[in-house]
Amino acid sequence: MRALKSGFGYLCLAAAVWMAAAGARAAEPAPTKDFMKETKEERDARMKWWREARFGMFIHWGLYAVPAGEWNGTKYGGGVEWIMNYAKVPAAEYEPLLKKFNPVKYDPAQWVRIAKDAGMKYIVITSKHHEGFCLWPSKCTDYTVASTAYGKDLLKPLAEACKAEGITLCFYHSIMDWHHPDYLPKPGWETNPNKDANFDRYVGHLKKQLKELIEGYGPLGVLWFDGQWENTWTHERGVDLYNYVRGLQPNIIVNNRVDVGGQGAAGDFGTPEQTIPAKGLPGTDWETCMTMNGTWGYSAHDLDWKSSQDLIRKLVDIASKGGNFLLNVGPTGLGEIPPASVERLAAMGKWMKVNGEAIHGTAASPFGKVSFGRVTAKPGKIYLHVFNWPKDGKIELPGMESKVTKAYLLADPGKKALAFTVSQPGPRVVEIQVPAEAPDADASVIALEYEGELKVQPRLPDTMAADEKGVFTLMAEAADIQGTGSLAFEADKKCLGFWTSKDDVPSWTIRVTNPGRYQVELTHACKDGSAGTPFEVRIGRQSVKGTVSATGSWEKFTTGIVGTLEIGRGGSPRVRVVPLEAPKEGVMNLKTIRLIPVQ
Ligand code: FHN
Repeated sequence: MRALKSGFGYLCLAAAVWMAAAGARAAEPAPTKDFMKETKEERDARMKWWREARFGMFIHWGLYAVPAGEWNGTKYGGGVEWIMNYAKVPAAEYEPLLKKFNPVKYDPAQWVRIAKDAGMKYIVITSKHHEGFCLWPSKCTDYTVASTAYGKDLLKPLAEACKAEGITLCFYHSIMDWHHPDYLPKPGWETNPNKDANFDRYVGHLKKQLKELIEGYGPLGVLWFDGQWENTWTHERGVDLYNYVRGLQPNIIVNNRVDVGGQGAAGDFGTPEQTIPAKGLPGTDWETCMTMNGTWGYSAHDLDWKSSQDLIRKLVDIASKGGNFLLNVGPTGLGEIPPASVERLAAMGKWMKVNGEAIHGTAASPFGKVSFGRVTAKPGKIYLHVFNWPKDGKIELPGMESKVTKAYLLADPGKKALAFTVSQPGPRVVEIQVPAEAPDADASVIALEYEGELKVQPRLPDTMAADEKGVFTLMAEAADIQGTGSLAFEADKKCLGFWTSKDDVPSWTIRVTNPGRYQVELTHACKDGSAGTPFEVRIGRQSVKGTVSATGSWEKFTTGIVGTLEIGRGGSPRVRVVPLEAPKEGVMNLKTIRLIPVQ
């Protein structure tokens, strides 16, 4: 901000320094209580609107929308909101974007209508991303929209539009800040790092900005933290920030990226990114965040758009596992949501107009895998989302113990009853006669009304069988995951990652037809600085022990034998990978386990 340091800015900085010297904490309201100790009833009441919402809009918007993925003639892929990092742009060379940022086409009321018409119930917008630029005229820095060519508050009219349309406003706020003079660690590419940087002072600044946001634009639905992974952020700071924010607005919801993860971490829901956990995250509130193309911030050249059918089916898949879908748009530097995003959201809205009741307010399916698509549930009704419309006119739902009283297509305004039979005794299979043509090629929904409590025959775990050579291949995406909600399947690397807690345990159930000795082979990646975590692969009462080796990076996978063990006769034992100690950063990125019979 060197070129633009205003007198006011210095004044604010001086005040901040004074407060730091005088113990800034004294100026902040100490957390009135440990909000993590709330009762289940209190938590359920606080989470209720969010759980019922199921679908929200993520908005990544900042100075990065101006370069739009290109810097000095070089085009960058991936999340181009990182262009300052990709192109190694020091703050002094990035700040001139302020004078180019002039979103004269910004129409927040239109943005909110696009979200609402798509069936979205909340909006999470980046009040400040890693670049440090603030979308509101914060009093604690002049690195804000007030210093841009546009000059006006971007968040206030959005807050008003959300209120007018009944959409819940939420803010994404990055802990990591590549611009603020007190943030640490300094970006490696910064050529003029502030030698007097003081992270405690930065945290005081962070808290004061959050106070501005909550008191100036709230009450908010969610504070969506991010950028918590650098070594200056700790579990203690995460818990402190969680309590600070809840102290400002007790019923606010905070995501799990306020903390560094692990057992006892602060945060109200898990945040798998660009991926949908194979089995959801049982016992944890969670939300998948995802881009429509390959970038969060606007890129002029990323045209790799997901189809609207794919996005509709992802929404259904996530809801069927009890999660929320936070789907991203990256507005341009002029303030327009890209037409490709608007088209997809309109298609999703057309589908939601007919089928929204099968998403909003639903809970995870209690059924196992079904051949036709997915299932969502709410009291008195379950919804069969059919992706693959049957040629023989029959849809089968196995395991339904409760008495079905009616079946009908949501696409049928008259709700004409569909004929159905229930096979019994033995496994209860509801077989529904459906018309020859699917009402909706993307997903057709059949509502099944039932009497009393929803009772479902116990679902057998999805068991893995050996191949013709007797080898079991256990893939990351097929893993059951128990634990804190941090460990998740990373679609881009096709591995289990974000493994930051020893309490996170992936497992698979195998069906043994060939008992005997097996080699245990693991394919994993681990950055050098995080190697060394001891672990066990346990199958029933048998186990082999290993230590995670370094492979050079989180993307560089190697395969090796951990050891051999005996797998007993019959049954369906579970295969578990159990860390024996807390990892330095992450246990490993686990791609595959193979159990190879020893001849
Ligand atoms: O680094 C950010 C990225 O730019 C984007 O904001 C995503 C959205 O969840 N979060 C971080 C990457 O995990």
